[in-house]
Amino acid sequence: MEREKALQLVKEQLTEHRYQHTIGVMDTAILLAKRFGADIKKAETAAIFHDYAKFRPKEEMKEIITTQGFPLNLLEYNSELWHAPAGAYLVEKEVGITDREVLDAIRYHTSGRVGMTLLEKVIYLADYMEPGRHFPGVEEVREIAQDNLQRALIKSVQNTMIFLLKKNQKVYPDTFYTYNDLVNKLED
Ligand code: DGI
Ligand code: FE
Ligand code: FE
Repeated sequence: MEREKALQLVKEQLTEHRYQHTIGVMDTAILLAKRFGADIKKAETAAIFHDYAKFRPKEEMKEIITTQGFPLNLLEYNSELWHAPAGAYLVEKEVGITDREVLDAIRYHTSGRVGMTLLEKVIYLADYMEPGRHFPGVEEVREIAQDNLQRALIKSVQNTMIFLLKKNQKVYPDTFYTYNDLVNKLED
């Protein structure tokens, strides 16, 4: 799909702030895809649609997770996690995107997963470090991402877990499994 058409479709789904975030993720994802050899067009499409379901009612997202074969344990954790699988489903159903790699990059953009693909890593990291993000430690992640995708990703998952733990929030098990898997595959 053409970039302008995709942006127009997603703009209708988002607030202005979230739309600006989406543009930041798109630019960053393209940059990272070029740097680390991912498919640039797929990175652009996944980035544009990654937060497509962000403002859907919780009940709708819950219904999608329950009826469309997503892991039911998602419902026991922070509802912030739900827009990722719900987004993958809705982007296929409403926008007509069928590319499995793109849909999986959307599906796993919040929790990650064991065995993340290059495209999934690019989208996760772009979402974390786009220029509009101001998390503690994000500047360090941007530095590491200059030449090491894997290490930058590990740092961003670490920072997210630390953020959740400090707020006394639960951490979704897949987030931990993602972290462990990335560390296992780190070669020094
Ligand atoms: O949708 P965005 O705000 O752009 O970013 P995102 O899709 O990465 O959502 C992140 C939010 O999800 C963040 O506020 C933390 C929250 N969250 C809650 N539980 C978990 C979680 N994030 C991860 N990675 N793992 C969790 O277990
Ligand atoms: Fe998101
Ligand atoms: Fe996002």
